Amino acid sequence: MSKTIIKTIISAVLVLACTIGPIVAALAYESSRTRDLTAEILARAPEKGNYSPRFVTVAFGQKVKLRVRNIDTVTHGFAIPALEVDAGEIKAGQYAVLEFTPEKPGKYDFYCTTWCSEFHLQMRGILEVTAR
Ligand SMILES: [Cu+2]
Repeated sequence: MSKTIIKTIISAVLVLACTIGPIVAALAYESSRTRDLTAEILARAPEKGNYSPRFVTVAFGQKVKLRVRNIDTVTHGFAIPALEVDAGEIKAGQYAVLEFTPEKPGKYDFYCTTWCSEFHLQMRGILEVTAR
């Protein structure tokens, strides 16, 4: 093989490593961060999509680990008062991780605790803890 071909192959391998490598690394990092999550809830003002999902089911007797990710341009909150869970303020682009173990089955309201839009009061959902 000529030196030119070898240099071309090495260049191509380096270009691939530099472009695909970071993407693979980012995906691997993201999957390692979400592996033990029970659910991720995206937060947007109601007129932009509301919480998503708005209905989350978890099994009674198991630890719950929720990540609430604010993908909006304004601050939101997240609380499940009946379970004494409150993330406080979650600023735009930030997320909160909440860990708790519900002590009895039932349906628990969660809602935004920060005034975020004129439809703020509609920013809510339900966490259902199912009996085994
Ligand atoms: Cu909100």
